[in-house]
Amino acid sequence: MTADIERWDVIIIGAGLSGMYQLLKLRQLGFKAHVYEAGGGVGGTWYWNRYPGARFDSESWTYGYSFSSEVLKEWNWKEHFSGQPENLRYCEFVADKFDLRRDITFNTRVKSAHWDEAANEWEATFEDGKRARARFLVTAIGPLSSPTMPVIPGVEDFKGESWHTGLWPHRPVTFAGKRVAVIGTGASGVQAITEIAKTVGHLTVFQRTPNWCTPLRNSAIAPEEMEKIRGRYDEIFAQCRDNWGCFIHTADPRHATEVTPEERDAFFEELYNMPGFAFWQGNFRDVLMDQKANDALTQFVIKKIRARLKDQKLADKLIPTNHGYGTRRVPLESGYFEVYNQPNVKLVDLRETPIERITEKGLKTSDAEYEFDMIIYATGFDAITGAFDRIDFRGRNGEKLRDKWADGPHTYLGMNVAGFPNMLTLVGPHNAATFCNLPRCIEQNVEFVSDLLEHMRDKGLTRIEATPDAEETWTAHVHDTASRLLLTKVDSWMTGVNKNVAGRQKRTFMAYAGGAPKYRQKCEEIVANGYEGFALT
Ligand code: N01
Repeated sequence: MTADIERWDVIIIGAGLSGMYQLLKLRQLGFKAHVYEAGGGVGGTWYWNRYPGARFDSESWTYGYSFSSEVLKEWNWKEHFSGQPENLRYCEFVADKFDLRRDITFNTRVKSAHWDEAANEWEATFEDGKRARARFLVTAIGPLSSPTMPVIPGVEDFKGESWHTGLWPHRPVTFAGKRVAVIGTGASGVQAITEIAKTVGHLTVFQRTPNWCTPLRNSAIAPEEMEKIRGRYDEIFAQCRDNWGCFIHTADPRHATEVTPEERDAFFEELYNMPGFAFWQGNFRDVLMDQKANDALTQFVIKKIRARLKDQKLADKLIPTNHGYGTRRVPLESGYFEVYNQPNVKLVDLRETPIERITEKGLKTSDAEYEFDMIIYATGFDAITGAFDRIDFRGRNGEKLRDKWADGPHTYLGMNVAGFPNMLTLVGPHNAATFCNLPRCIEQNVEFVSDLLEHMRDKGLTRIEATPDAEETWTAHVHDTASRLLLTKVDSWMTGVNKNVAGRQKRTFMAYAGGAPKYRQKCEEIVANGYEGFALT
């Protein structure tokens, strides 16, 4: 072992919202914790995803950290669904306030992390060859942080500007007078397309699978309104705490199938006119589980989409046909469908005319050749396990995490993996945090890990590892819980399908679908039972 290896009690990978809070908590508990971050600044998602139109689809005032009364007092949200520049400023504000940067090394990507059984510690190696060691390794690498380019021949050939939404440059990108292509119509594509259409010369959208998009209904927050929100923070966070995904929109206790069609449609209409995820999360309790209820909701949304489009043949292409409303992550939009009424916007349906290759000047589909000044890839991420796959994690006996998870993740609580001692995975697969209003679940995850490390220090324990039994039982429970949801019957990043990544063609459930309150309760029970399911030595 050489002297140039940095040594800490805890290595945290990633300075997004989870890494930042984890650092602060461990520092407050007296641990020597250090963060290594690939980017040049804090903020994670909000650091990388600078594409036009990027913004929250959780209400801003439900999204910010709740742990600090000072932050809640000092920070003012300006919009109900705040945009990326402001969200990044928020992360920077928190980093400044708690002087976090002194314990973060930026521009440092972790290449590998290996467990050293003899030393009972982890060794991380960075891309520049430097190394660090610590007893504990906490991954804070995010569920949507590994952007994927489409597997289309010629991607390298294009001579114009090209950007992935998740790796957007740090300088302004302009669209006026340009011929722009966007490939992909998920949540990122929908936000980017709507914003780009405001100034673009000509826009061509390449859509493989349409998504069910419903209005965001963003608005400004006046200072007086912000004061009122501040006065309600306790109530707001308590409401989020009790909610399945920690949003403020709670499912209606009624079934869609037990009310009259008129009552049902009136309720759909009311929710449709509300901001945020009200329509998705605050709907009748059976709409995401019962096919008949989901069909009724889907029919309602079809009418809404048709009413917004001048050309009904275009509507046919923009209306999803292979899944019902809400069974994939719903992109929230602010004028998305109206974009297609513009004369300078064209939709290409890739189900009819697939892309054959990217060329020097643009791209070629099965029936036409297009020239562009810019191609934007809104083609998504190798979700949830992708960020883990990009680091060579090796546990006991050199076992590779990548191999262990080859047929889908196996975890205990989505926090630890048998065979990988002292590695804690914030917002990891099988964790309720993955489908959550993220900071709400991040706080729970971070506090669980912090309490655990404090407990171990107090008891003189140096090693924790999930038992294979506990891992198997949790993994089976995760799959079992998910089986009731219609969303597990559809290909999407939520079911681990990414056609651009080898080995990601089969559906597997990646998150805990029992909801955040049940997950929290389970964690609390485990702690109360002396960290049941973990071997602590
Ligand atoms: O990624 P996606 P995203 N040829 O995977 C298409 C969060 N988020 O970045 O569906 C042609 O959803 C692909 O087509 P298909 C949010 O959780 C939050 O948009 O595979 N097309 C799809 O249309 C979200 O769900 C916010 O057939 C190709 C698109 O690319 C998650 O991030 C904002 C293709 C990818 O969609 C991911 O969203 C944005 C190919 N070869 C994102 N390959 C907030 O509001 C892929 N596609 C906070």
